[in-house]
Amino acid sequence: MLNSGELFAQAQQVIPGGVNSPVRAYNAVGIGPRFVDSARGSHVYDVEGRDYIDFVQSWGPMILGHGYPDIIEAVTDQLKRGTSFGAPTVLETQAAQRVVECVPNIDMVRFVSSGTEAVMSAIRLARGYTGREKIIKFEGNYHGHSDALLVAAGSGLATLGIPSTPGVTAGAAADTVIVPYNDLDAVRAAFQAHADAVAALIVEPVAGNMGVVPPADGFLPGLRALCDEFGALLIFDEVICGFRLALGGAQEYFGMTGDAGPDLTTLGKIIGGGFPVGAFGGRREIMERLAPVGPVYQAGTLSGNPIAMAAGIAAMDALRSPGTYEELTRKGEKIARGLRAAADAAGVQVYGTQVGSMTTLFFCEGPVTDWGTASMADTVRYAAWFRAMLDRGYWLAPSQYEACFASLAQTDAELDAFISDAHEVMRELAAGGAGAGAAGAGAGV
Ligand code: KE4
Repeated sequence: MLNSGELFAQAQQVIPGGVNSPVRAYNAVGIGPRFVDSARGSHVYDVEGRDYIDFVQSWGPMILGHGYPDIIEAVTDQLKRGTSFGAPTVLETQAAQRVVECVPNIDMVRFVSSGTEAVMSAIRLARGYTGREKIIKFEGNYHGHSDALLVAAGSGLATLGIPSTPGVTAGAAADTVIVPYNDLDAVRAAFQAHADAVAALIVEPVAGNMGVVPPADGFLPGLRALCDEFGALLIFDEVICGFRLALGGAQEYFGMTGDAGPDLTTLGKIIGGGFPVGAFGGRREIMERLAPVGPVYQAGTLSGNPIAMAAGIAAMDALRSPGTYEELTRKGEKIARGLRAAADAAGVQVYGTQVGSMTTLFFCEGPVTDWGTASMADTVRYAAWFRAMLDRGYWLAPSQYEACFASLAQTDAELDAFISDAHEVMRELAAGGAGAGAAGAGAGV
């Protein structure tokens, strides 16, 4: 077997950047990516046979651990019955029933194949339902790569967005307004600047894509009140938070349900049990504007794929076990407490965040409340931390601006070892020596 560096070079010949999603290229951490050979439980194994404890969990989906028996069994059974029909199956109804039973503000749900597709569809539905065109989103929130959401903040507060990447047209960006996270005054100003033209406001109820940034007290209820005042829909993007923070996601975790909760919710990651699934759902009167019942068109060849539905049902059923989310939060608290203690003991300046099993260690003084403060983090020091912990067998996100997840598969002994090694690495960072796997030219090993 070739090593990761050789495989990376080979991949780069036929795949742009050698990866099918940019963050996997490890550009933010100064080394080439480790190629994964397999995973089981809380462990990921690279092609060189190295063993890592997994804190990325495929960016969230693998909350139960890799190779969860009930998921393997459900998928194996379905494989024998067929993999894709492009026709209704009872599995889709059963998966939809799970989502409706678990997520407080979803009465009806439509499955798609990614979080991007879920958000793109929810935005179109909100525009079709309200007859309005503007969208408000938050700086530092990521909602997938559909054009309307690859938008950077305009020149001034509450101004219309500008494309954040080539290929997105000014027209596509022109109906998106960017405001700072946790800033209700800026949201009000955006609504006032665009009066009755705002179809929806979309928010990560706990930000996970600028690192984990919790909503300030009153922020989420404030968004609900402003959407009510200005006649816009409130969309919770729970692609990360859904089935992560609670069975009912952030809306259950923060008590944002019923009239106090979102009108639409997007989901992904965990509900696919490791297979490509996204979903969007909400009030029946909104959802029934979707084709073929209503006029808002949305479709997908592999939407509700039987294999993915079988995996998702098994995952959602497993997460319904009593004590699941207390255990996830306990581990999240343990990770956050342990890493902060390691940094403090070594005199390394960090600001830690934790909500349930979502954590981030920012290498800055803090507090981190939005993108402006998150972007103050020392990403070079994060990269050194990442490389040193990778070399010790810990699979962390290769970016300061992602989450470090607790999972049901990690053991306390593994977390204790993680924290113990963190003390050693923090001492090395303080002495300027960590990250021995120093930044190389994408060596890959
Ligand atoms: P996907 O299209 O990647 O399935 O989902 C897009 C998406 C939507 N909403 C939220 C809140 C998300 O976090 C995401 C995707 N998350 C990133 C990592 N935080 C996916 C990793 C990647 O891009 O490779």
